[in-house]
Amino acid sequence: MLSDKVWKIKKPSPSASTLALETGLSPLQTQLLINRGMSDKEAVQSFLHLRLADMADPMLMKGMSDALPLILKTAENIKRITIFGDYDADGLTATALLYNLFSDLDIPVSYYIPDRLEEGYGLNNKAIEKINGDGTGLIITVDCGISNEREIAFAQSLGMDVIVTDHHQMPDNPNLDCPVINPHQPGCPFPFKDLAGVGVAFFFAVAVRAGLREKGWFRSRTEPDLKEYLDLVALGTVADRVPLTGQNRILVNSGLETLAGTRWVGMKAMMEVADIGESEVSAEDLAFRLAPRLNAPGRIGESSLGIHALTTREAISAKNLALRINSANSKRQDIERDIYDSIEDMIEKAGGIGERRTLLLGAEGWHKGVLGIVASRLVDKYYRPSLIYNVRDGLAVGSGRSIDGFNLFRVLNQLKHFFEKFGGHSHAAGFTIKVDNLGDFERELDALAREMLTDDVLIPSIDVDAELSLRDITRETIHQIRSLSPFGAGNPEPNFVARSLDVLESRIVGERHVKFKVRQAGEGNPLEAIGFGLGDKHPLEGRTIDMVFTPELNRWQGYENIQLRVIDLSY
Ligand SMILES: [Mn+2]
Repeated sequence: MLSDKVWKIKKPSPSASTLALETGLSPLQTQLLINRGMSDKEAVQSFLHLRLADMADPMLMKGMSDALPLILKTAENIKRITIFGDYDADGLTATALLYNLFSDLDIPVSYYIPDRLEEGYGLNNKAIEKINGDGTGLIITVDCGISNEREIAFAQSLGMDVIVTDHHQMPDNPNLDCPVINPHQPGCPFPFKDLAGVGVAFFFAVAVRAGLREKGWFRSRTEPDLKEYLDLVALGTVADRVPLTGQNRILVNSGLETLAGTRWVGMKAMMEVADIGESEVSAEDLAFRLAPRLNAPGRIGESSLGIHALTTREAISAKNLALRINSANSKRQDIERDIYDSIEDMIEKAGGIGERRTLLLGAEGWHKGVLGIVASRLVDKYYRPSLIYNVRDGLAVGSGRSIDGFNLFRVLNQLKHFFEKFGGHSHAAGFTIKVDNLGDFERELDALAREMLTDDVLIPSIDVDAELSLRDITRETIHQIRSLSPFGAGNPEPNFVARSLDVLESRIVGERHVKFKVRQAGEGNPLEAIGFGLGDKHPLEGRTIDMVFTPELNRWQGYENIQLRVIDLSY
């Protein structure tokens, strides 16, 4: 069974061995580093030696020196600060970070997380009125605010100050009459632009503490240790899929260490329900176990659960909240599966996707909180830009996901005459369209896709770092590979290809996965391999295969085994 994906194997670099001599690393490591864009000793060293001391100076962020006096003013007038956040994992961790910090600092503080389904993203006037009613003197936005010019003016008209902290691209003509902290704003000298919302909030926190220290705030109070907040930063940063390079790499790496002994009881409880051991937490644990859970309650209309969990100081309520978050996640999965299954039915009844270059599908009663995830799953399966919508009162409201070579935002912008509303970026977008327009929109969308997506673009590919023999895989090489972690966006987990492998035993596990033993043809010790979601390649026993994989050490009942996690295989 041949693979339906193209394996794009990077060419071995002639300078890998020189760089290895210069740095004392192995040629395998330097090859991986070169694949990730590092070509000299200095770049390699700053990538590998992650020190908090190399964190950039928060005062380099434009707007910071204007923001700090507002904090002092609010604190001295004994007014309340309200953190206005967002319902996704980045927004929730950013909100919790500043809320927990101001609580530690003894400054009255509240938070406001808008309801994902009722209010949507960003500030709104109703929320601002509510916030104004509780004695708030200062609103600090996190992970949002940059496009809320009118709402901010409204808050100011009620007598409140506002500080915007955000990491989204700036709108065309920003005209905000308040301190703005966002590394993307023109003229901001901060050296690193790819922070998540929680990363911006963290640099803000560092500056706030320094500002208060200067004013003598800690003469009678304990100074908070900001390292204790780095696990929140790691979680939000990984969840938001910003590149794990530069400052993010430093923050996430330290945050993963903090997480092992986390101070936040809700974090600890969520790790327990997500089956994450405390000994060695990886960025993948955050991306695939914690972040989806933290995002789930907002999707199904329980936006408050996540923020409660991240801010509570009571172990019992933390435990309770973590369990409720876990069931929200299961519920989200059920809803998602139902919609996905009905889509598969629709596609099957239509006789497959045929010549279609895009998928546009919807129905009444599809829960709008999960449409984006469903669209992602369809992209994974069919490798076509997929737009999924719910129909209500003659309007279709939906979410789309795309593939390389088809900038969804630009395409929707080209077809904007069809929409009541739309927004997003190259790979993900949201839209609202009258049901009456759907037919014409679908025709034009597919016609555009026919022009843009040639047959070769429609074949998914896998980037492979190098070709290896299974004989070269030892505990030592695995440690060398892992030393480049944390892996994620911007620093993908290394993948390798090995060829002519004998499969010795194989079986299906858990319905969709395959487990087998494999060795380099005719020689060497067999190694364990597991392929998640590769059950349809079964049976493998007795075959000679090529495969793409990443090697890892699997800890189980006190033993540590080499395991090859199979990404794709072909025979
Ligand atoms: Mn964000």
